[in-house]
Amino acid sequence: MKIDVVTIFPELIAANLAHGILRRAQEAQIISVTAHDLRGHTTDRHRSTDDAPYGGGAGMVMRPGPLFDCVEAIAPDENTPVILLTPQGRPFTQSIARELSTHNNLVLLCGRYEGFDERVRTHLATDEISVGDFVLTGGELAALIIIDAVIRLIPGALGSGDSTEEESFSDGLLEYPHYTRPPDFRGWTVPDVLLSGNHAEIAKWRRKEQFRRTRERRPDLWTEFVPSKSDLKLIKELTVTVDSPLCGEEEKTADASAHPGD
Ligand code: JBZ
Repeated sequence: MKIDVVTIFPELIAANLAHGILRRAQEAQIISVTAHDLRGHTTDRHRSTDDAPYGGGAGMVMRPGPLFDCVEAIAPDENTPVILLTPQGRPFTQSIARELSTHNNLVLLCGRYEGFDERVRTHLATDEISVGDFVLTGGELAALIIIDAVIRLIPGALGSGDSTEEESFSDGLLEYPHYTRPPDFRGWTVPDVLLSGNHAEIAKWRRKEQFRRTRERRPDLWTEFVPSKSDLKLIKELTVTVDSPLCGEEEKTADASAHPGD
């Protein structure tokens, strides 16, 4: 997959791709990400990518000219999504990540300032995406979130030890709790079932913990979840326990000095 990012801060994109899985995927030529400097497509003496809004008011607006010129130089084919990162876009989800991962090419347009000239939306972009309901100063971090989520779905991008199946949202549920050594850390012990070696019981416990967590923390996801027949049986067995970081304070203040050397 080839991803073209249009930005006034190309080094911001490059820095994030220089590490970990994204770097490996680029080295393995599974993906190729190019950050295009929007300033390279300005023609005025000040190389300006923004201008004052018609009608007056505060803030600046991304000029259409450099954006159109940059995308026309990239020359995406007619099936390639040209995605505007904007708070007004459709909320990004794992399902959109899956959809985008099926394309051979993506173009991501990052804005700064107050936003884009409307003609960029109406005549250049084919899609508009927001990564969440919080205020960012520009589209670059939103683009990186999308790149990260999409790339890891491309076959071969993850190492053989990594899985896309068992993670949060792959089936619309949160993950079960994980534990590693030691079995007793400061008096906080690993659930017995995980040390039992009984793989059927472990699988049931994990599935139930997924249900418990999702129901407690993400009622919105729980409502959408479609359980299988075997899931339904486990859901009936669920007991109600409180799962909240706000509870269990007295446990969290347990005396650490009683467990030296962990
Ligand atoms: C986004 C002006 O550039 C921005 C500003 C906020 C913003 C984006 C781009 S993309 N918020 C989001 O994904 O929610």
